[in-house]
Amino acid sequence: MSTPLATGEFTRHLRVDHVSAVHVAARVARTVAKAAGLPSSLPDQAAVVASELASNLDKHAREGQLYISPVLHGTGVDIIAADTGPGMLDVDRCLADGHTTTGTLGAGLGAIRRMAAEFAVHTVPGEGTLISARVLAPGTTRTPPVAHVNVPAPGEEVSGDLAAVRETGAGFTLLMVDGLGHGPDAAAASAAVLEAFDRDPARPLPALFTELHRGARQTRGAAVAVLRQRGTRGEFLGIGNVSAAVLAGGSARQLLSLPGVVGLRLPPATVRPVELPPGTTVVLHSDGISGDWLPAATTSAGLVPSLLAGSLVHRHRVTRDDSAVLAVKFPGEPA
Ligand SMILES: [Mn+2]
Repeated sequence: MSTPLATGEFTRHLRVDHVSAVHVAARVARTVAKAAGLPSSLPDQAAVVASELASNLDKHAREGQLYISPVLHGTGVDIIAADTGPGMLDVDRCLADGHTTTGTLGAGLGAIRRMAAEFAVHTVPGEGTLISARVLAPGTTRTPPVAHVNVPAPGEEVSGDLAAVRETGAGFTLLMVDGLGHGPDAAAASAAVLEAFDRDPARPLPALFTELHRGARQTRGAAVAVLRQRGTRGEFLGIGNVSAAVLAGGSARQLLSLPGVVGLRLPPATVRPVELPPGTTVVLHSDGISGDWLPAATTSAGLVPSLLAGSLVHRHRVTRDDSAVLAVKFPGEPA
């Protein structure tokens, strides 16, 4: 039986509804950054970024939340702040040092932007703001842009969902697993799938799923989706209740999974070819994210992966289950 992943692999989710959350945010960010392997003063930088974001939420936002996750591809920590309003009327002015509304908002965001290796803001006045800041270890590769959020179900220490990205030859292979149910047994099922996946993530998808199925047999089973990219071509195979979508050219296309449970009932593998023009974003998510974001996904299509993942988990999370999102943007702009 595989060991479930440590708690440090998952997203720590904090509600910022009191000034005391600022200190909690700093402590959690430092812990996640250390567990992720960030060296020297970088865990302290992550703590400063998290406390500035929490402080902004406490002062200016409604229903402010922070999502603090280890980076999936490389060494680092992602800190995403999300709220439901009021939104920044002028992002550039808020980012300029010295701009203040009720004290430290402008100076705080300017400082965060300088400390973060990557920084992005999306704001809709009246609706809310998403901010993502990534603190990265030196030398960490940034291509392709990958973001993930994986929030355990309420009351659980571990998530039964799991995401991974592996370089496979001239491209990447993306994995999303949802161990049935939630809690430690679900996490054990996901970990067994990942272990089988990592024996050779580059093998042809039907053979890969046979291996995943074998690896998960002693567990309660899992829903699994795999997308493999090579240049502008991809292929997809999903079994069970996991969702996948391709965002390109301002539109979103859903990739359908087959009924079944990896480890219990494996249907005949039908691999679906997928076009991935340069600049395409691929999203895989567990059923802890409601599918109702897709019809309105044209507004999501332009978001960088960190903001897209944050937006899905913040606005479309199903709170009774583990909720995981993996978003990857393949480089290059459409011709
Ligand atoms: Mn689930």
